[in-house]
Amino acid sequence: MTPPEPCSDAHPAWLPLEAWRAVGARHTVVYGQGLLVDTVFAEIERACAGHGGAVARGIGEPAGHPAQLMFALVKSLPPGDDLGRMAYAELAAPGESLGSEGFVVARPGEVTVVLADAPAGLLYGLFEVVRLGEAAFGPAYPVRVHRPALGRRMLDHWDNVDVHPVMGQVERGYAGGSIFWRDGRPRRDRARLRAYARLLAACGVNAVSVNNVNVHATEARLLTERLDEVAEIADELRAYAIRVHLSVTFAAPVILAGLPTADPLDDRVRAWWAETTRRVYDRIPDFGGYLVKADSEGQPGPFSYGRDHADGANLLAEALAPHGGVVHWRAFVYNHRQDWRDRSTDRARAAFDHFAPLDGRFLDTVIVQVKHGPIDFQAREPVSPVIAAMPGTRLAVEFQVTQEYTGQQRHVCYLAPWWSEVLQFRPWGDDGRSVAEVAADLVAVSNVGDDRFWTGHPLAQANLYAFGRLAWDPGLSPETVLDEWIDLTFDPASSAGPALLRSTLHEIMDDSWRSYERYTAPLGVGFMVRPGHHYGPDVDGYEYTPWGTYHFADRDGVGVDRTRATGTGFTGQYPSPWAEVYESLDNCPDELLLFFHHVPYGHVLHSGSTVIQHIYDTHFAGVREVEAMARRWQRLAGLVGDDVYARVDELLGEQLRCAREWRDQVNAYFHRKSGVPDAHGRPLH
Ligand code: GCW
Repeated sequence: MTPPEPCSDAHPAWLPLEAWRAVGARHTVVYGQGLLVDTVFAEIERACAGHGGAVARGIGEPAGHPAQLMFALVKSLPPGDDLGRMAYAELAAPGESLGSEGFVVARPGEVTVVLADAPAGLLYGLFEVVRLGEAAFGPAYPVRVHRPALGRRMLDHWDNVDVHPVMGQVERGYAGGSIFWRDGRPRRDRARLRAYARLLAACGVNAVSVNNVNVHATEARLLTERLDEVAEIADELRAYAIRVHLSVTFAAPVILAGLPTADPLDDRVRAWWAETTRRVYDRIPDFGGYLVKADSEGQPGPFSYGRDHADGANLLAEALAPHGGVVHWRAFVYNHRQDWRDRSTDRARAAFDHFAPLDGRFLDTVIVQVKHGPIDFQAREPVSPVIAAMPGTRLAVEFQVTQEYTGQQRHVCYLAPWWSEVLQFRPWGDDGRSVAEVAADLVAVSNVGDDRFWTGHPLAQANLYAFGRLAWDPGLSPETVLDEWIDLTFDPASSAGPALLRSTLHEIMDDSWRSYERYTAPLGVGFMVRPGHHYGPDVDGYEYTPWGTYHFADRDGVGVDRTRATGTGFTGQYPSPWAEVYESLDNCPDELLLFFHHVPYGHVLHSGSTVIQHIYDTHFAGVREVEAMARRWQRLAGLVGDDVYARVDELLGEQLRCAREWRDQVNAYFHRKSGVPDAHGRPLH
């Protein structure tokens, strides 16, 4: 089995042929059987065709040469293979299992050896060697053990089958159409799906949910009469160790089978889910499971029957459990029909209020999927208190790679520093576990579409890559991940200015999330985006709406009082020490001040600046930083592909226009509200 060539019209992203030079120029031998070992072999064969090496299967030397690189399943090591045994014996605890995805890389002598217990480990080992490049073949080095920190590293697509009249083909998609469906029909672009699968495997992603969590009429049928379309996607992704999951509607028994109810405690409903799920597994034996958005933003759920989220989630978990599947049940539940006059309802509280009391009631094949912040993927939010509130429940933490609130893939906004902060955050203080240690799964909303660059903005590819890498190893620094991505994508070694290429990309991207934060909503207050499409500034856009996202600016001050003392009490959802830190005006971190407190414009931050002067200063600074990005990018003309250069150059123009608009609207707004002039006399309009 040779995987089809990646489609010719899609950008190779982090797997161009050049990235395979070190592997493809070697003589390699591969031991082991099975689909994923076939994939490893086929990948190396393709690399060798491009770079002059050779690869052999099983026993024997490649084309009469001694092997320089060896991949082996431990159980397939031939009895006389000393190198493999040597490497294996060097393991910290020989005989210790590497698990279903782990692997070791070693170079005991002149041969680089990759060993794994299970085929997926060999696949991930291959991509590790690709990342290492020539460094994999230098002086001898001892065994390095790799195992993923998180078991499931999953991308959720918000793709629709039909073009939705408001949300389009991909809800919150900024990279063209869907790679799966177009205008109500499956695209069946096998080459594109294979190319996607190998990109995902190369950064460690092992699960994909294919359709939008808002499940509309046509999409509901993917579970039953359109199941073949899901199976066809699964067939392409399987060769790269990626399992397919499906978003389903809780009302499926009513909509699809005409049952009078979808009550989770009704026997007919349970029987229907059991039978329907059995059919899914008949067709897709390695199906991953269901993803459900219930009783949220108009989606149906157990509340209609007087049941709770545990009843709902357990219904589906019971149907999936006999087949090894799981249900991801989203905790993104809040009242989206709030009266803005009602100051006591706090959207930030909602997920905790709904879910924390249910801890202990979910079956262990339920994974409660929690957005990383309490509101909704803003450029700055505290970590969701739900993550610390459910010790008896398996949790998935959800990120948003698609840049709904972070520039919509028209702005450069490298999100790894933000995710890294979240993953390292310790909800119980310095001695407690981190978010990465609490979570069972890490999930993200995908930023991929049928755009030639996959992600619209070529530099947004780095976010997709970084998500996978951080899910595999949350301890990686964002700069290291960016270096990996640069090396693979741009092949600096062969560029005329490798140092300039690398340093310029770091200068543009490392701090781009903080720049974005500077020119948009200040000090963690969030939103201030144009309602509906969520692009560009509109300070009061959501202020008098039912959505629960307010900043409460008046002539004296701004921010949301979420304290226990005088506000909504949200700070009380955190364990110590954060409950006290956030409650205290003195100790609350500056960047979250307006998330937790309503303060006068003259309030002095830890930085020494007043809130109002901070707003002015950061907005001027943010725009200057974008101007610098645009200038720096010009240095890369001729150092990156012309197509990449032109696309990024054009988008930087839009980013600059939009950043100026943000600066001027936010500054003018607060100047008019507060009447406080800028200390430096700059124009505030
Ligand atoms: O951020 C909001 C988006 C909705 C999305 C929702 C969710 C899929 O604006 O488009 O719906 O979150 O996460 O369910």
